[in-house]
Amino acid sequence: MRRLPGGGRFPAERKGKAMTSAETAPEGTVAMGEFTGDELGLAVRNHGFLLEALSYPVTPVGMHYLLSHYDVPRVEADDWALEITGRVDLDVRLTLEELRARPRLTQRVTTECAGNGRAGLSPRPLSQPWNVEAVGTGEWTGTALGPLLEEVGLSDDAVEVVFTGLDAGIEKGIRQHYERSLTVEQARREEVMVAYELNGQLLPPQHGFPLRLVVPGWYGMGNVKWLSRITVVDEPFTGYQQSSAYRWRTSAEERGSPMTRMLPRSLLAPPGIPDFFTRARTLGPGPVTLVGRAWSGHGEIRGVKVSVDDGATWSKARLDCQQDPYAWVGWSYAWDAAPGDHMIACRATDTDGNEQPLQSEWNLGGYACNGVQRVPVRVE
Ligand SMILES: Nc1nc2c(c(=O)[nH]1)N[C@H]1C(S)=C(S)[C@@H](COP(=O)(O)O)O[C@H]1N2
Ligand SMILES: [Mo]
Repeated sequence: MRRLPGGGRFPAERKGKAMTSAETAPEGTVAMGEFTGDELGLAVRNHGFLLEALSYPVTPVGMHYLLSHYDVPRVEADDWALEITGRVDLDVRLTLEELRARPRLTQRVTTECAGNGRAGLSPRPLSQPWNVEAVGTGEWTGTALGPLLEEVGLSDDAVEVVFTGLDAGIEKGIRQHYERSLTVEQARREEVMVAYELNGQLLPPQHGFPLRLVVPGWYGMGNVKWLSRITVVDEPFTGYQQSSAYRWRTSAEERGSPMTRMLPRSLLAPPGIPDFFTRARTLGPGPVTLVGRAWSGHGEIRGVKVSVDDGATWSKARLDCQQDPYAWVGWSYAWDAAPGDHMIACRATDTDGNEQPLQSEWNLGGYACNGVQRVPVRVE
């Protein structure tokens, strides 16, 4: 469990506040509230999910968030095979057909990008500028990874399992395929799977066709898309996405700690109707049921609290029953909306004792920014 700062009212708004010239923003961050052209370029390629889709327990495919570091590779299933190699008794190549013939596993899993919430930091790390929408819940179908590893037989000196995607690019000058690893112990967990379907359809190209890894409970970076090779290795993997990216640190000198499981977060399904440009919400007065969903990779959601007065007071929301251990849980809260301006917020706690902080904790990569969401609403 990681203890997080909690309690009290929201701190004064910092968003968009420029730093003074004396406070120089660390390298790779920008001080101002304005967004760069490069951030805009990434934001239009990698879209967030639509908050109104919180009404669905399983996010419709085109409404799921999307994050791809490089180009989406074009893959023909007939030319593709999964190679399993390295510290194994038997090197294998499996076609999609062979993988589909294995025991099927379907799981409802909420996945969230580790950078979700990054755009609210000041100074802001230069990367994909997510607000809060880098999340979605998929019904993933495939086969469990553990039995596959069992079959090829891991050598006694096997330490980690490396997952390589077909996509390639350059990051901080380093040419690479997108690659991440798990320890043997993590890889053998029963919920870890390779998936070939999302919501009952073949994976769409942008979500990893024909095969991807799914590591339930973890931030999205572990779910390697366009999986082409699994390599069992006898020492910890030190590739870019493992030892440079996806680490929590506050300065470039720190080694930092790796991002793993998702911290709790709750999101409100936007009530009323939006303004086209600002997306500010307007709704009519009277009783309204506020609804949303909450999730954590550290266990079940224990509770969600709602505030309609900018954090001055909090009330318990009613939780739906959590049926899928790795999917978000719905909540609702009955509100009698009085005319005027209100700031609505919701705040989740998990069974491991983690509570969302009122404001995200600053870090160099802008990871795990799970500060409480605030939604201004005008009732008229
Ligand atoms: N091969 C490959 N896998 C990848 C990525 C990538 O760029 N290449 N991005 C990762 C990140 S950072 C996230 S958050 C999730 C996003 O998955 P989605 O686009 O299917 O929602 O995929 C992960 N798997
Ligand atoms: Mo991500």
